[in-house]
Amino acid sequence: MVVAIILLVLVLGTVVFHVLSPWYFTPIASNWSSMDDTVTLTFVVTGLGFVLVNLFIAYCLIKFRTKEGRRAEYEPESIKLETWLTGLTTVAIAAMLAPGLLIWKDVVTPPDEAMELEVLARQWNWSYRLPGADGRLGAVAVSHTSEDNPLGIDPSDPFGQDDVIVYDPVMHLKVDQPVTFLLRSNDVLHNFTVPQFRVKMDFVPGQVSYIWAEPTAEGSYDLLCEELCGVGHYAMRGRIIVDSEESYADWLLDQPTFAETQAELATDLVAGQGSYAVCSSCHGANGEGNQAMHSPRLAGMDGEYMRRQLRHFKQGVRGTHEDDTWGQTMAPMAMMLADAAAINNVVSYIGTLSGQSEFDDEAHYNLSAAVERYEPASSGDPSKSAALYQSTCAQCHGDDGEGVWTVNAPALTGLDDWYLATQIKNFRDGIRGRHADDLYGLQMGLVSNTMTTDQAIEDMVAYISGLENPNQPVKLAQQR
Ligand code: HEC
Ligand code: HEC
Ligand SMILES: [Cu+2]
Repeated sequence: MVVAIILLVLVLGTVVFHVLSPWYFTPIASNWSSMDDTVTLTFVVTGLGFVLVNLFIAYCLIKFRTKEGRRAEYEPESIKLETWLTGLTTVAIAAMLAPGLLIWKDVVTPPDEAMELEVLARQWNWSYRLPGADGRLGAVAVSHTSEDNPLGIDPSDPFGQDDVIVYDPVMHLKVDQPVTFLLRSNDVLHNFTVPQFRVKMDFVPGQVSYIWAEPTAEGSYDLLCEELCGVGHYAMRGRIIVDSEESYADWLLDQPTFAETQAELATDLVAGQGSYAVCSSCHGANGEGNQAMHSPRLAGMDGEYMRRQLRHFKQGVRGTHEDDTWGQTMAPMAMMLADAAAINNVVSYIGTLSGQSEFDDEAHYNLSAAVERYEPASSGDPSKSAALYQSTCAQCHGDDGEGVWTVNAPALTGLDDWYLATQIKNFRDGIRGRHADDLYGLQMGLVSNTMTTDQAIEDMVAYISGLENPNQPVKLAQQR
């Protein structure tokens, strides 16, 4: 009797919980309402089965409970009952699965008017490519992949020249425009999931898989890699922004074609030097940095990393947090660089700088005493952070702190200890890397939580300062 009551409460509780549960699908933002219908159908069929079976058990427990003088009967076979049960189960399972097959046909058949969009997944980031004016994506090969051609487009294929390159985890789509996502991976299995779109698909290295959807609601949606096998997929965040037709067109205008990204490599150093005049007041004439202005050394810094930081400062992705005093002094400087070409010119010019400090007297450092600054404590113990560096930081920043471009992690060597320490603290305290569009910063932010105390950060900085990066033999002159 008690068991029967427990069963009844369980059944009732489950049904009520299902109806009242706050955990359900995110609001849908695509054409795939049929997906929701199949899931609802599955819930109804399995739910009915669950309720009926449990009610039947409860009924039997009550009806056939122990009674004085009643004996159980043994009846192993009942053709009639088994025929009924098999028939019913077959009908229920067919009812559950058959609609799914029809919908699957739609999933694998993109409509003719669907526009193509290539998504490139790599441990642990996303980039995208659109066919240009010719409507055709150019050929690609992993062997063409380099820092200057991160998507590996074949430079000799004319169809590739006008392809639009989005080397950023944030992608824009036009509302009510069906899109076929062509999924390409450069390394391992990945997975393309926008929960609001309802459809998802795996990437398989060596082939191009696909999925299609028609975004029906403007908004900003998380792109997740829901791959289980392997490491770190959870940190692979992207963003899909569904725009109105006009804002999509505006955004598209700003995106470079492959040919443009290659032409940008040939830059105007004279123009770059002109723009750098402003920068030198803080970052130094030779890009050596200036602690008084809290401005880091730029000489020797990775070009793509600098371009991204300058874009982010311009777009308000970095340097807008209310506690980011130093970022806020930098952001207006980036505004002075009018466009991608200007950013590119100044970054190329910085690439020619020696990083040699002009200040060899004490006066400069006395000046800095007046400015609030982080004091790198000599108490930093590199041996305490060696294990954390090698097991975690080295994954992205390299064994010798040389930086790894495929994961967008910059070199850490060459940066002053005070700068390293404030940046790690900024990531940890959510002052840097928390803007919705700062997805690389987010990755770093998640990792910065491994250093919970300021002492741990000092230990880490002490360890990084001791690293010898073979690509950057010039070590910082320690003038203190
Ligand atoms: C008013 C002083 C000032 C001027 C002028 C200035 N910067 Fe900066 N810059 C800073 C500060 C301060 C930071 C560090 C911000 C932080 O702490 O997050 C910075 C950071 C940067 C970074 C990011 C470095 C990193 O490691 O992430 C880049 C790149 C940069 N500046 C380039 C430039 C360029 C190019 C110019 C000239 C157009 C320029 N800066 C002009 C103060 C300045
Ligand atoms: C998952 C990859 C990943 C790991 C692991 C990682 N980082 Fe980073 N780190 C990044 C990325 C990406 C950036 C650049 C963020 C951006 O573009 O703004 C970064 C930036 C930084 C910066 C700022 C550099 C500058 O010039 O402003 C510091 C300092 C840093 N990381 C230190 C560390 C330390 C210390 C560890 C180990 C505890 C670590 N990182 C582990 C990915 C990583
Ligand atoms: Cu992944």
